[in-house]
Amino acid sequence: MRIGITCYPTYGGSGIVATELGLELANRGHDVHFITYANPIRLDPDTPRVYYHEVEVSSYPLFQYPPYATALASRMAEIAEHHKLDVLHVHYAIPHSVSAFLAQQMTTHRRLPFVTTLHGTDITIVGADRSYFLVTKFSIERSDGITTISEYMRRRTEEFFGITKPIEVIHNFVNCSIYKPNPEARAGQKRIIHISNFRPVKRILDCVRALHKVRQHVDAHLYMAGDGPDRGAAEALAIELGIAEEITFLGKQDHVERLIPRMHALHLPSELEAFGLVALEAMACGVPPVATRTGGVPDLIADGVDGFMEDVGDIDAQAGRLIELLTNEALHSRMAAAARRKAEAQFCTDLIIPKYENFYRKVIEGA
Ligand code: GMT
Repeated sequence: MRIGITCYPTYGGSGIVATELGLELANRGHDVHFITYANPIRLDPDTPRVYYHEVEVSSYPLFQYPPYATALASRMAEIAEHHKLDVLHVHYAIPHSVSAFLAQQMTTHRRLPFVTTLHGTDITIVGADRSYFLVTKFSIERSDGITTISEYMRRRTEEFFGITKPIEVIHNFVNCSIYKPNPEARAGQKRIIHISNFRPVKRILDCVRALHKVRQHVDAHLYMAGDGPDRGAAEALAIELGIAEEITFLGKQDHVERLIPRMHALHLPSELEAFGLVALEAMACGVPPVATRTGGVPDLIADGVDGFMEDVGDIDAQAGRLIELLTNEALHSRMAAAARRKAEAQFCTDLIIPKYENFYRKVIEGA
């Protein structure tokens, strides 16, 4: 198939899923055209059958807000015509599915179907905003195929937007040959990792507060990978609690698969997580997650078996679970093995990518 993919190419779960999906599809013999404003972070441009088409948004004195969605639609239509695309797959509803709808109207060689994948905050935060509600609902309804990443997201989209079209759940996936355990790398001091874009929804101050409690029992260090709006507040809290030396802010990391296997636990205290890709990546590396019981996380973690889930904001409980994992070797090995097994059995690329291929075929036939 000839597939066009549009996503937010910067750091963030939806961009990572879109990029890795494109790379895997290309490995399986499809032509994949990324249509984005920058090169997606995990995109290796040397991969055969992968093409990158930049969307340029020119500035003009009249434009207070450069019309990116319009430029994107124009570029999508141009690439679709020129490369005879079979399908467009857009990740994150706003504005990508609106642009795809426009591109569909502009494409003349044949009807260009488009698939929209909803990743979470495109529905729960952006789409729920009054300024975007109607256009989000419209663009989802006009999509030729809709997928999302957890049962929770399917329910939420149906209920909130009143969508009656079928929504297919295709979970996040992980490449189990790249994300794998390395028990030797875990020697030395106990290490906890948090990875995110440090947006308020991630509640990164809870990581700092939990570490403060954990350190009353275990000599542990916290690695904070990523960057974003709450970083300053987290640094200030670490100083206030006297644990600044015990936390390393690593900044944005391109190769988390090298970092995660060195850790003993992942802490993901999010307010809401449509799935929790980073928890899956940790599980594939045999690093048990301590996450919150929210959104689509229960699709991934079996509580007490391959990770822990506690209530949002219950820092005592989350710290307690981290302490258990860092002090009880037998529990840690059991959970690490179960986490890896779960990733391999249910969420490896080999299992999930064919679901997208089948979905595209169905959508193309329907068009
Ligand atoms: O988590 C983020 O802030 C990034 C966000 C995104 O839209 O890029 O991630 C969302 O998509 C991921 C990939 O499908 C999911 O694994 C994350 O759970 C989801 N994030 C939220 O729902 C907050």
